[in-house]
Amino acid sequence: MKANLCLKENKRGNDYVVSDIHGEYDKLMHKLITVGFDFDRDRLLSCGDGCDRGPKSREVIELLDESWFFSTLGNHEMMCIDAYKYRWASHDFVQNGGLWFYDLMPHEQDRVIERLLGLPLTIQVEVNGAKNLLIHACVPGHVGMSAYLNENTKMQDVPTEYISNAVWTRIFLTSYGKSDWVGLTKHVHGFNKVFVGHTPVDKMPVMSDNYINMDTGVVFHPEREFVFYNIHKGCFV
Ligand SMILES: [Mn+2]
Repeated sequence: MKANLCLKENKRGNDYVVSDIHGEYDKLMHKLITVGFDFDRDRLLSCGDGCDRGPKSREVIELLDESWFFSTLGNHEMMCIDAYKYRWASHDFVQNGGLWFYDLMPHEQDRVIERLLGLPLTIQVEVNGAKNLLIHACVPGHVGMSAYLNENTKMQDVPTEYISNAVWTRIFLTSYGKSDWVGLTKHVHGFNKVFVGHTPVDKMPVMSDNYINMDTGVVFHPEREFVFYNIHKGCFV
């Protein structure tokens, strides 16, 4: 399994970024219609955490079969895989919104896991000559990160510690009781933009260095809609 999905440039349509869909399938579909998403030409790239907490986790996972939808591995997908493999991991998974998985028939669980095991750690895409990176939480800085971002890197060659950091470490932190945030980001060289999710911060995505945190906490706020970033046009929609 490849650790990095390097997508060819989309010359026919737009690439949009979203994150932390968390089972909010209906809100996602609504947003796609609102932005006039062209299912034949556009692509939707997610920074992970498609499942758990929201009402339609399985439906979101099934989008991975669509030609226009791509996602990186999030910590929630990782928890789901671990819970499937190891009984001890199911408690944490259920505590974090994974109960939906146990409503599925065994063969349906197998299908979900099959899809999740195919998720890359990063998605890399060039748009108008600039390289962009999607990763769930952060690019781990303390190990030679560039060594693992190569197109040919295999998932099994990436150290467990690196994967764990990439999907769990919080570099965007909300300060207590306020809607503002504290950035612990460090500029990632070689990329125009680095898209992450994982930490809900505010109703609009926040930027720090060349990071954009796309997690706007939609699953925690019934009134909130998803915000996409249109990489081709360089703006939020
Ligand atoms: Mn997460």
